[in-house]
Amino acid sequence: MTENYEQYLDWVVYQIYPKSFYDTDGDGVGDLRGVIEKLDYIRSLGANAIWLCPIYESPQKDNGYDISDYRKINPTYGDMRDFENLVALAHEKGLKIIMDFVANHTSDRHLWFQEGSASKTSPYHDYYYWRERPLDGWQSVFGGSAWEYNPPTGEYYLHSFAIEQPDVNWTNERVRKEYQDVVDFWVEKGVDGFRCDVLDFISKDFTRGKTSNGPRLHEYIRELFDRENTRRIFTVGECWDGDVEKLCGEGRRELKTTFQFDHILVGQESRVCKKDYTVYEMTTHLAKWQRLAATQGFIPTLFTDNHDQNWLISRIGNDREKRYECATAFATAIYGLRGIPFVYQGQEIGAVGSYFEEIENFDDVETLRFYESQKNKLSKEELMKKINFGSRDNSRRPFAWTGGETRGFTSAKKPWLAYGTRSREINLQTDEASEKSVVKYYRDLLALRKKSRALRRGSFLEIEKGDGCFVYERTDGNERLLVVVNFEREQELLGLPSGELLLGNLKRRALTCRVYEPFEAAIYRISPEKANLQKETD
Ligand code: ISL
Repeated sequence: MTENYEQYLDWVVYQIYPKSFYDTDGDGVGDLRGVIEKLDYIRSLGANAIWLCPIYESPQKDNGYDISDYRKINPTYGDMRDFENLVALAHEKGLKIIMDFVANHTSDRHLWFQEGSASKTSPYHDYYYWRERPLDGWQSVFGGSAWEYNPPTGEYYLHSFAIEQPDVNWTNERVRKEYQDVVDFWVEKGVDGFRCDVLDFISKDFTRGKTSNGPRLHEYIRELFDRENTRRIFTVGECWDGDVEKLCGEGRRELKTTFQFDHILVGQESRVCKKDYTVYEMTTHLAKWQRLAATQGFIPTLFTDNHDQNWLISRIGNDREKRYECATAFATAIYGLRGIPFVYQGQEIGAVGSYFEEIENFDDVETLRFYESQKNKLSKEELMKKINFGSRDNSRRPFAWTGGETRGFTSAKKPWLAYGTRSREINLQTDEASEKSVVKYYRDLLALRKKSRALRRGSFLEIEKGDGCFVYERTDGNERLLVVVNFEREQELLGLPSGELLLGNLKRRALTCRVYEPFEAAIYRISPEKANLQKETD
């Protein structure tokens, strides 16, 4: 890997869900000035880049993933001047800006769809996919048929997501040019990269009935990001279905990296249904991607949370008695790896899922659709249990800056979405004052990563210790670190090299103590010469 590509290993991205981050104008909705006010906070965590979930003009059916104008800022978030200020100030503070790029679909309020759906002769008609009849078996990700009737033309259009999110026809060359222009517009504004929403969906395979990873995917991506002005920008693809090794890597001329989701799906039968799991499943996925990245020459992404999942520590951890331990153990396991760390807002304070008995406390289009489709089939209790387990709203609730009436989030009486049910107890202010502070641990962990070249750029070697723990080495030249994460049960870990403790989430009883407590995590420096293995018997 060249230095130019390896530099992404030094990035730490903080993901912002703007609607729920910080409200400065008192309307109960976060805004760009809110992001500006919190730049120092973001920097204090050790991040050096920000990914902004969509901030474009949008009717907000899917919180901005339904865009009605790619070149305008959603007025509730501010205006273009605010955005330009944000870019300038962020850059001054050493923070890069990554925009969300949503190219598979527009809002049905976008001019292209307004015109294209009105008449078959409109030049915009071919910007979308039309059929005389819905194609059998094509389901929307949010439930129900993926085809919706359009009375003015008597046809059906494709929407892989919400009805209000018609899929754009990328086989149309004019559409591809439109999106290249959109990318250029934001690159000229000085943004440093794009997180590309469901990018694998832009090429479909109609012959196989597939909405994603079609035959022209790679060609389309190169058209976007392998141009003179776009080659140097950062890109991370949300591609559930593509071949990662083909989509990214230095020589591919496509994306810089993609998200790998295997570990996120552990413990989920479906969006609303829990599944038995072992931590081993998760660490196996993580280790597999580390090895694959090394052999295929790409940089992996490192994340546990985002705006599309309930919090990891609520799904597969212990978010009650061991919340601090669990949050910091998962953070160590993930951010000790080779790759680009992504921290989702709230994760750094150990935010957890909520429990609401009434559907009025939810907003997510996917959740509401699910509720409607099941309300006559399941008891209310069963239905709400499923929704509380899986709803994406869990991680979309306003960031709790304090435990006060409005959580330090807004001056409005009511926020756009109810505060998390445990946010009086779990909020930044309380966390920072706590002896067991998740945010302080995050700061220490990311600071260590910054300081240690082995943690950022070193190679990865897993040390198999069986289920219930994740142990690996990171080595760069003479610097050799050992990351040990024990999960929920106390156990003795034998045969590990001894070394100097650099960071631990619990007070290690002694450096040589081999008994690890539940959710204990530690990082050691082990010098190559002195990497003397502890004897199993001593
Ligand atoms: O999260 C998912 C599966 O666990 C999917 O349901 C999710 O919708 C998928 O990851 C696509 O997500 C992206 O595109 C959607 C938008 O709703 C999500 O917020 C976005 O991250 C449509 O634009």
